Amino acid sequence: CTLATNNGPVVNASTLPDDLQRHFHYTLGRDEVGESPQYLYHALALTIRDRLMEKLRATKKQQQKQPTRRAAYLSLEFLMGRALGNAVLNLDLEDSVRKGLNHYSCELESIAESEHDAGLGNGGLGRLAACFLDSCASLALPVTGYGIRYEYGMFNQSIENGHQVEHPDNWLRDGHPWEVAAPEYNRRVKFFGHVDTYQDKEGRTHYQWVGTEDVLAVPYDVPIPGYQNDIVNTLRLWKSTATDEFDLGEFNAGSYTEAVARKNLAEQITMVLYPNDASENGKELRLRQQYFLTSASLQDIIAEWVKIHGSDFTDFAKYHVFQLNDTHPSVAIAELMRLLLDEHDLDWDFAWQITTSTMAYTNHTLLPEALEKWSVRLFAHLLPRLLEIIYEINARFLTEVACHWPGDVDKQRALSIIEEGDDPQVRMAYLAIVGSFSVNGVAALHTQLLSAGLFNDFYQLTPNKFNNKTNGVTPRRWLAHCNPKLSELISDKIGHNWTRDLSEISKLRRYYDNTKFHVKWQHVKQHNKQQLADLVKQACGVEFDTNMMFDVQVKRMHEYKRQLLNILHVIHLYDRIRRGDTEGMTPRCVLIGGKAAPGYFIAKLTIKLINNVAATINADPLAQPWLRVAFLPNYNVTAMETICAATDLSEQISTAGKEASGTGNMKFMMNGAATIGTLDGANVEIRDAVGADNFFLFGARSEQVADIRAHYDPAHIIANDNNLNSVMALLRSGHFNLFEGGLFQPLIDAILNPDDQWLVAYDFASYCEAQQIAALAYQDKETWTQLSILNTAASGSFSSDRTINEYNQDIWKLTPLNA
Ligand code: DL6
Repeated sequence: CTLATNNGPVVNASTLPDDLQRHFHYTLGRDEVGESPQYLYHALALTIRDRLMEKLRATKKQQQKQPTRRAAYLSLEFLMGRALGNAVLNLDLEDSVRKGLNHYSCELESIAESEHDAGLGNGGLGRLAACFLDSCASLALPVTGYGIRYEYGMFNQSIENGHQVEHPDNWLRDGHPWEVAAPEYNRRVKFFGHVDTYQDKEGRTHYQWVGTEDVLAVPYDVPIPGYQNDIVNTLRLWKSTATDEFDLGEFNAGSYTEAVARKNLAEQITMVLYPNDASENGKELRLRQQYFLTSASLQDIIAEWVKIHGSDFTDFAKYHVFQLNDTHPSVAIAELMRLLLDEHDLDWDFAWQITTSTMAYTNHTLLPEALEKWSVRLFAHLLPRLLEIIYEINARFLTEVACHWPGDVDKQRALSIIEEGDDPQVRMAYLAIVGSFSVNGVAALHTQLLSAGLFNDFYQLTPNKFNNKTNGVTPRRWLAHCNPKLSELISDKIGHNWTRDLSEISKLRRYYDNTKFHVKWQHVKQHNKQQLADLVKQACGVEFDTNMMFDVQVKRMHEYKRQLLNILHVIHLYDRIRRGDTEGMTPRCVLIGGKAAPGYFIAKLTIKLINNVAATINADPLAQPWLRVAFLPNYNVTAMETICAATDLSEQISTAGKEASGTGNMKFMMNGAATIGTLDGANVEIRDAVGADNFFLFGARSEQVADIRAHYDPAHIIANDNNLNSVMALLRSGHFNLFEGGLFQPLIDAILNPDDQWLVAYDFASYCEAQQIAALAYQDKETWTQLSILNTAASGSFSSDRTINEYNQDIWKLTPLNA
């Protein structure tokens, strides 16, 4: 049958209120909002989705009209957060949405609260992917995101007796109105089995991966709207299901239920996101997830190609590029080879040429514990054909190494994709580098450290592959949407083109010493601080006073991010208050939030310490005028939208050389927070942009860290620093764990450990000094307001639009659609 392809019913802004009623009354069968605003949210989402679908279809048509080069962004994580506010903004529907909701006497803001965050990511890496999708669509670039539709996203965190408790994030429970299933495009993914070979008449060897246990990948498409440009791209998320083929033998032998139960095994693959952000996950199921995503996505793209070009792959690389978001999807390199060799009958050289001119790899970490390796044994069992291909890639690569460094066997061993040993491992980063034409870091310092350190041998071999792409964040979500009052104020002064081109925000500099503007700026900040204070009160029961400085550190809990250093400084302030040494002290509210990986003992203990310190300080009447402390449970994208708009001082205090970039630092800056930070990741570029006078710098530099560690003696440092000594004495005395003796000993030991690679004791004094300088600056309202305006005004280059333009110019080379 032929489907009508014309436009169908008209959906536009003016029909929105009627469409909303139709969805509410007919699609969902509801009459009144009453106690269940989630139905109105759902109806609104469907109403907006109709409009997104319209534009998605038009975008696809445009792409089909003429063949366009396109990119696929492969990522195990997309931390999207809520979609409603973003869609309303990007489709410019606010007025008609408000009109539609009026009928139900409802506010957009309260309806938006019904939406669950799509928490399909851990932290920075996943949120970066989400910002990139927004920028790609806003720049009209033909980019499709490919990811996994986890049934359970990032766990929900509650705090019980100061401890983190994890709860499953059943985010799909009430349905996900933004997605559209496309089961007709399902793909079959193989696991296990073995490889048969045979020779054809010409003597060519062919490989057949047989006896496999297959799983179906079913796509769910999430529309990604560009900012007011009629473009809608796609994020394709795969769900695993059973193939519905039963083992007939088993079936006939009466094992019907066992055969059906097999379905569960298949569905396990996309059941849950692994919650470790900075260490290997190492589990077979994780490798299954990685292969499942990459195989399904590559098959999807190749099937499209074959539909038009048949078996002719001559121009495939001209039209495709794959960006690998870290090593997580890097098995794609071997999988693309397999598909081209085994399924499409290309020869090795041609397949390798295609692979190495379409794959590009982004590295997001220097931490050795986060560099993925998979045991050869596991690979051989789960993906036998892939392992053969990796061996072949490695053998050919090591020949190149041998030519470059003749006779240097150690070099070959060091660069081998296969790490030797009792339990040999596949080094995924090496596979990613060898198989890609581009390798990039995510901030200038990070890229420099990659090229000069971690990947130096590869850099020497192929320096041209290496390039930097400093991260960015989308100014639509992270300023226009999350801080409407500041956005309005900015647009009043400089027009609203900054939402499309954030470099325009530098025009704000003109107003940095305009006192009338200051008053308005301060007014907005006060309003935002009140909103955050309300959130803190509701979530933690702690009163934040909006006249105090809001000092905030929110991010994943990790030793290298040094939440411990932050809380030591808080204890130091408390210690001063107890000693009556409050001269020159600035009243401040300290907010810390973040999730710890469930198996990360020290990170979880740090949460407990923060909560115990907060409880002690908040209960002490002496501290009340000076210091309030809260740990915000369940920090996520939505919480950050309120937090970054309200923050005065942004804590970016990682040990230098450990944070690849950071992106929270950029969100805070954009919203007018000043940064206290080390010279790490993108802090370096933030400081350059805003000026050294407007950044509170402290701590060891990355190039000093190795030397410091070589002679590190924290006990000596503590003994010679009265402040730190006093803080440690308080900690040791059990002041914060009165009925929990010895509880914090592991943290005390960590600080005292000469092997402490995070250098907490070393950086403590300079941190306190920088804190004092920041605190004094805050006391002068005008100075601080200037600082705040200058930060926003200097944030232009931290838009993900700038980052994506660089990816496009240097790596992807896509032509924008006619937006
Ligand atoms: O590039 C995004 C983000 C950076 O901003 C953070 O600095 C970095 O820690 C984070 N990396 C990870 C760890 N990934 N791995 N593997 O999330 O990436």
